[in-house]
Amino acid sequence: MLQELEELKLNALRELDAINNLKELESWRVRYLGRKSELTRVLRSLATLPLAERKAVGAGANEVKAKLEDSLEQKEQVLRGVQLAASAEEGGIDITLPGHPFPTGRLHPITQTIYEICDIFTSMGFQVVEGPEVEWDYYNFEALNIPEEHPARDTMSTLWVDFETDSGERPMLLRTHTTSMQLRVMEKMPPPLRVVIPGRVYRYEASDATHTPMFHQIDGLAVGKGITMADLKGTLYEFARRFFGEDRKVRFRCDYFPFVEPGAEMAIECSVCGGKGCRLCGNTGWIEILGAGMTHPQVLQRAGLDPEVYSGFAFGMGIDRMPMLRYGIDDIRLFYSSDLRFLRQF
Ligand code: YSA
Repeated sequence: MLQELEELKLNALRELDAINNLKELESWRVRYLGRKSELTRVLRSLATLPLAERKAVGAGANEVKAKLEDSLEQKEQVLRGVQLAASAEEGGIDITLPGHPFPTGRLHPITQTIYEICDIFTSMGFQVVEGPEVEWDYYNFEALNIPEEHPARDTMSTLWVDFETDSGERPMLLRTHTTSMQLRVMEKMPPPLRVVIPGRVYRYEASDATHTPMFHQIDGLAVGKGITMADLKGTLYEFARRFFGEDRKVRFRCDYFPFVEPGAEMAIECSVCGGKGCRLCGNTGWIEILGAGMTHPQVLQRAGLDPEVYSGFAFGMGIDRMPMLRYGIDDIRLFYSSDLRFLRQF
């Protein structure tokens, strides 16, 4: 029987050698290693053999089985490699060529600007906070001393969310500025606090070179004991120096916002015309970048803070115009045009 096994092995290996496709290989497997194969028959008949012979034949049969299984595996690997190369060739693919690199994504220039501005303020001890874009009229207007019929509402044409209360009021809107978060922050965080609030804001406005109906702002707020206008000015000058560079001229002057008293605005020299006057700066040579001021006592009171004890400064700026100023881009709409040739430059 051992002799038979040896012959079976030699025959099987000879046949295996001549096989050159996977289909034939499968028939070979069934023939030599399948349930009805000669080898399986030998293994099943072991029980009928005398003990001494059973041991020798059993060991021999297992050895042959292991050898055939091993050879089958090796042959299969060879044939699969050949098949892959053949099908690649048929499809005109040269698998020896180097692969195509995956195009890597990058952050949108506005996102990059938000990160950069936040980094500057966090290095000055501010914490980054975010809030809802769908907001209550109360936080966006009322709490900031802008009741209904207040003329300041006209400066921010509002997109109302179509939702009516029982009394017919429509108190929800898409926030028109990130200042809507100021009272929410004061209600939640006890002073001393220093936060910046970046995010999207919406206004019912037509697009032009410097306006889009959706844009980005970042507000800042610092509340504590003994905070003064000098802290506000120092913080904003430091920001302008770090974002726009040491040499850029800055203008700081009075302005009015209902939620601060006194109020101020900051402008920087126009980067497109260098202060001479052009389309971007409306021929003034200056571009206003932010509004600011000392938090109004009534706003502090609404948050439950005593204005005799606490004071605060606040500021808010449009983000989208920042990279315009820095790189001399004269149309804000380029940021939203999805033109990859433009966006890939940043
Ligand atoms: C003022 C004082 C504070 O203590 C805090 C915040 C503020 C800013 C105030 N909340 C506000 O929104 N003022 S603003 O209406 O003049 O807008 C601020 C900035 O947003 C503008 O200076 C401008 O840079 C940008 N902006 C306004 N409308 C825009 C726009 N950017 C792009 N598209 C628009 N449609």
